[in-house]
Amino acid sequence: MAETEKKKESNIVLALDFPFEKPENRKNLFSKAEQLLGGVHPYLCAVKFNHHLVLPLGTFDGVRKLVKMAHEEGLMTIMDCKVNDIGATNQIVAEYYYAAGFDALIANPFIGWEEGLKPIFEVAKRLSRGVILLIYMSHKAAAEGYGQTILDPETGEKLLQYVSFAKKALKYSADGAIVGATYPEKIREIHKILGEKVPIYSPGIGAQGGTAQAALNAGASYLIVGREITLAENPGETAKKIRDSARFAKRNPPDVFHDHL
Ligand code: O7M
Repeated sequence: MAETEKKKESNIVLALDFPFEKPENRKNLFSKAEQLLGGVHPYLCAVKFNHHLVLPLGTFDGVRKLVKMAHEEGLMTIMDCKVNDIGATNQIVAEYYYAAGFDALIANPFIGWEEGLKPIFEVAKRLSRGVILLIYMSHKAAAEGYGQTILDPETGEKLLQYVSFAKKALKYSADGAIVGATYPEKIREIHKILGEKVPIYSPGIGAQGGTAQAALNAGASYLIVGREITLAENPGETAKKIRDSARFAKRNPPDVFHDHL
């Protein structure tokens, strides 16, 4: 990802999300996505796909073509499937998404390592792909799960759930950590644990109230932006504006390119 960021001079990850379409009109979504990608790709380093497109278009019939298109434009692709099941199932999910061409997928560390995350990391390693972990989400109720105080089952130590997840992201050499832009103080705290070893990807800019400036100042490396771009009257112009503002935003600590992905 770091190389792509450097080459494309952008740290913007587009969340290629669209509003619900009646299933009989789902083919429109493909043209919408294709057209949007065609207009905004110069201002991105990656595209993140979610159920918004995988459900109506299918992984191998529709989404794979968009993944290929993103790759042809020199972009990385991330599948936001938030894998959250038993290891045997996770392994199959990972195999399919990597087979569709995705460079990385997103997993939920609540499932733990043995028979949880481990099989995903093993598939990723075998195929030289990435795994990005959720550390603190952007929505209002994030504290109910990610913000709980827990007793570490190994050490008996009392700590915050997201602190435990950040330490695990380091231990497992995750390729990225998701922390909501709506909680810059959490980005700062998590960045102190991760340093430059695991880059922070931050969603929640614009539509959810977060700002690029605050997320970058707190230590985020990449900004995940969806509706602010996908619903804009002029998506290309909007993406360029966000890319430019991110380029000139003060990053703390200053920009260091990452070795991951
Ligand atoms: O910019 P938006 O709000 O339109 O879209 C944000 C995207 O990021 C959307 O695809 C969400 O599913 C995703 N996201 C969050 O908004 N918050 C999170 O905490 C985590 C994610 C995410 O990308 O998880 C990997």
